[in-house]
Amino acid sequence: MLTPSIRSPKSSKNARGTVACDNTTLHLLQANDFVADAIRKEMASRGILLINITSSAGSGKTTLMQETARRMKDRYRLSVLVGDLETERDADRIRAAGIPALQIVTGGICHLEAQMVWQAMQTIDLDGLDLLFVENVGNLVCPASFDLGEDYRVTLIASTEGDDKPKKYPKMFLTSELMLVSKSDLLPYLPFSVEAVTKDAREVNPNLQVITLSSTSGEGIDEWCEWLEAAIAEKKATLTAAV
Ligand SMILES: Nc1nc2c(ncn2[C@@H]2O[C@H](COP(=O)(O)OP(=O)(O)OP(=O)(O)O)[C@@H](O)[C@H]2O)c(=O)[nH]1
Ligand SMILES: [Mg+2]
Repeated sequence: MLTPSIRSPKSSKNARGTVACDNTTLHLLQANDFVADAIRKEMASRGILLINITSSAGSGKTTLMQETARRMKDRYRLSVLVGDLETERDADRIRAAGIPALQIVTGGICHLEAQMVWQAMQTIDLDGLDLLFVENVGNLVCPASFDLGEDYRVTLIASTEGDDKPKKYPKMFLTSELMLVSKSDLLPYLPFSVEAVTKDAREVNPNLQVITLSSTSGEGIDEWCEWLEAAIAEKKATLTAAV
């Protein structure tokens, strides 16, 4: 018969010895930002638009990557780096939509870091690419702190998550340029107000742009693709101006 027993403490707080470092979190972020700058320079020299896609788990990032691939792959060269704790599932889904995808398996880390993206960039074909998406690990907390050298940070908030998230997880919305209110096809069934979520998000970040969309019904997907096309053109123009 199984008998319950109180779990033994596993905290490292009681470990013996002295760890002679000051704020390691700060140093970690400084190292991240150094690599993020290297990514930014590399992408600038190639005129490739880099977009960091963030959201809670399951808000529809991969489904949107699939839909975007279907709509844009004949006119633009797209590729995706996708981060997850485990499995190749998202990369498989994106490849099935007809564009290259590389899975970054973090092995338990809850966000992507610039060093992971830099390493992945060395193993994919960047020549002639117009747009590289990075689908971040699904959560609104840790990925907000790590600059990946992106041109734009785009955050999805699904109608199924509740419209109170921007004020509860402000850093993600503060550091994003575009918020996508996703799964709009479910709005008639849910107590979720696009007006309220937009108001809260813009109180956190007055410059935040907003598109409401659904990968299922197709609502807003044209507007999203037009936004991407304008950003690709803007990036190419900076390359031409620099030559
Ligand atoms: N109704 C509806 N369901 C959607 C929509 N987009 C995605 N879904 C569903 O939502 C679930 C999660 O979608 P994913 O695209 O895997 O979400 P994700 O953000 O990539 O998830 P993680 O990578 O695990 O964080 C799947 O069952 C999708 O079919 C949408 O626009 N409408
Ligand atoms: Mg996904």
